[in-house]
Amino acid sequence: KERKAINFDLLTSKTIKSKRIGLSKNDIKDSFLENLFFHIGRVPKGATIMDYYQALAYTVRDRVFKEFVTTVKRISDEDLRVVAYLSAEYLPGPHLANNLLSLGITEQTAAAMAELGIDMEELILQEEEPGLGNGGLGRLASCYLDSMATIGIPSIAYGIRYEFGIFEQHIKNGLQEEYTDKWLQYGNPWEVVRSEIGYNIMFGGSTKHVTDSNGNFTVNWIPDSKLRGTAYDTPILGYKGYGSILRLWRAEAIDTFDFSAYNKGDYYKAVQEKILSENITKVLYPNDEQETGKELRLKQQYFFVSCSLQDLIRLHLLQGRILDTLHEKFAIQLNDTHPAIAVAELMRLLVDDYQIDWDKSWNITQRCFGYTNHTLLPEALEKWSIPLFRRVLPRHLEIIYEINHRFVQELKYQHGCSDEQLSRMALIDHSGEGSIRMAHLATVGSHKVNGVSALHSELLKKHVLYDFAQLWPDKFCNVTNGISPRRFIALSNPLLTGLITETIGSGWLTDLKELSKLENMAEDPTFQNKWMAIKQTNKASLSDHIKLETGISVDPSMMFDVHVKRIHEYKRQHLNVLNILHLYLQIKKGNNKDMIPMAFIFAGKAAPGYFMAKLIIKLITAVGDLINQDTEVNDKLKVIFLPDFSVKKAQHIYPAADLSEQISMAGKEASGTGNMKLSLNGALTIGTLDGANVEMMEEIGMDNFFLFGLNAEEVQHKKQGNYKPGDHYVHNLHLREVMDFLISGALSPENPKLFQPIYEQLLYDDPYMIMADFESYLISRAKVYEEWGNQSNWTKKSIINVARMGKFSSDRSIQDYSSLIWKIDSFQNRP
Ligand code: B1H
Repeated sequence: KERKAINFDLLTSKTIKSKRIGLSKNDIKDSFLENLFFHIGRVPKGATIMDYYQALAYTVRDRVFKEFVTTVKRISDEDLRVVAYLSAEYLPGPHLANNLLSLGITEQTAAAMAELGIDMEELILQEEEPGLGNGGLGRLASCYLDSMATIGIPSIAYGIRYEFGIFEQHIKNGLQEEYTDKWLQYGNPWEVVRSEIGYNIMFGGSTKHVTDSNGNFTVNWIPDSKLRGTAYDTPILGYKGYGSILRLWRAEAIDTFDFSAYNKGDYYKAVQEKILSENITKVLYPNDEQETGKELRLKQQYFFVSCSLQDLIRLHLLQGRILDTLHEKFAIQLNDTHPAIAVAELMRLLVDDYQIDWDKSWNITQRCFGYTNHTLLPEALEKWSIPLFRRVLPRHLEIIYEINHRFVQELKYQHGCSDEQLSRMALIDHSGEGSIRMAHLATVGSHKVNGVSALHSELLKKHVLYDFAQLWPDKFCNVTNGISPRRFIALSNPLLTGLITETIGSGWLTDLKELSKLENMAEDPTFQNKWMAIKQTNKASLSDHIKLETGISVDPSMMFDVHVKRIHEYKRQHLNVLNILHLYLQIKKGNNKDMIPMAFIFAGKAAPGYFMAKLIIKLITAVGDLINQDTEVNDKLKVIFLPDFSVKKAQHIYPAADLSEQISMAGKEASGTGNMKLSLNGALTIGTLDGANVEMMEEIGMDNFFLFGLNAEEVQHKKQGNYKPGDHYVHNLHLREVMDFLISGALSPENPKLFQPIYEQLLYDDPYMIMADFESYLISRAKVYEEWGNQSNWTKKSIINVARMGKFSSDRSIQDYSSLIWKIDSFQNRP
């Protein structure tokens, strides 16, 4: 039985508004000592640095909870509509510094710690970040939480509490090695386990269709296993704003012990069930594409979706409402198709568990969901084989067949679609053993579908979801991605933040368009000098870090050319490498005496099973080994691969970048967000017309952006034609030289054929048009060198880049979602 009402007054009473949540230096100091003693069981004398970190984390968490509780009260009092964000991935980054910033207590906390002889910065570095995502998609979800809480969009975010997040990347002999990420090994002070909030989740078995004595038809699902999902809550605080919650589900056995097996003396069988249950949330799949045929992955998806929907229904009913109005209370956003099974699960809950008729249930379902697509890559579009699906979710398969049947009927009889169209659009792909197209399920089951950049949304309508866009043009829209200016400049780049705030005030942190006021300063020599000095300091700091991590010295006066993101062929890190080899060969020939000294900085993880991506890492490190030790070139070139890219590392790298590499083959990168983070920190971009680069260039202006390469249409056209990468090899001398060098053995004397797979792919297949874009890349780079030659001019462009980044705040993205899709007003817009 649920409690009917929660007594919020108790929670916000005077007793709690005591020094326990006070924001003054002394209150913080007192709370810290109290937490150290009562929570950690230590006195300062015996405490370790980790104890201090934890005590400070609890101190800050109390204050964050206070904001959260206040926001929840407001949502409840005013009966507000709430966003439920469903995502299999989140990458929040370290919480401590961000929460200090959001609370506005960074200074007094540092002072409180200093009075105790503790360096707060050192404590901040203790935190293990939750690596619960692969890259852009997970980080985007976290930026959106930050923005929803900042603007005041009532929200709850649901996901999976992976025990092991994205693997730790070590580089040995230039090769990636993966180690488990034990982010929970010292506990997690930011989360609170809600043992009482848990739901039973069923898998497998069969279904029974029964008609009772009253003639009512029902379906019983008789599963062959059950487990329980328990809620773990992490409070999220917006910048000087509101509270939200990240609710992650952990899988547990329903009965920790199978007593009958235990009584028979089979202890191992008794604990087996527990172990198997917990497996569901053990580990994040480290692939940034769909895992084909992995039963556990499907179980993860269903597990967290079912827990989340059951939780929403509980919250809804708790307020005394009926399920007919679920869609009025909640806007449920599907972050890609990973939670798309939610469409079938909500239908099951409404139809089977709550006996609401199909049509009404379908109406509620469609009005609840919105679906965000994040990829056009065919290999990343989720499909589940029907035999696997039947084994894991037999009832859902029936429901999907029924949705499909009704949809196909509608297409046929209401829209007169041809058989060909029907088979293209159906939820079921009948080829082979048959599979379920999750993007189709999500599209049919949602009232809105959006892409993540203008180009991507157009391509979505033109290709992947063409028929659907023809059928329902109003269903489709675009919401261009954005990034949190709090995390990616205020936290990452305090010096630049200080200069900007000193110049235009602090409004820009919540209204990024205000950065445009910096344009006036772009040509001011004093301002330029301050700007340059800050970049220099940030570069020196990264250079120290590089030295520490890799042993390689990088002169901070070099141009820092930065290429950081997942390693993927479509992102074309190897195009960058070909250029580096070209520069190397020029120096060796004595052709480049007045060349600009450059440090090429790479970072990013490769999926453990992705052979080519791992070979590209090896290539980067091999080129680094060759160049960094060669005294003939190493004052002009350095090549660094920084291992184990993470949110924390990213925050260190972005502020130090001069040039940002956004060189994916046009039409492949749905949006990109690293492009925005680097530009916001004053890097100029060299890039293709792909993803959000297109809109960035529109904002920043052609003159302040280094564009090159084929556009998406030209790529398409070339692919349909008779593309011969070898022609470029024949006609471009520079390309021929570097390609020949690649397999000369100079890069891998111990194994001269090591890079043959890259060489052959480029020469004979080149699916990512590297050969076609090489020349154009070099021409564009020549402009980079020219502009760099005039530092005042470069700095002017850097300032303009930042000044014109206003559009790319995740606050703007969330405002777009709110008005186009969710129809939710922010607290800010309410009286
Ligand atoms: C993006 C993914 C993704 N798109 C499957 N798709 C995954 C697909 O584990 N999986 O199965 C994980 C991730 N990630 C990225 O989303 C796009 O490539 C970026 O261009 C985009 O900026 C980002 C956020 O929209």
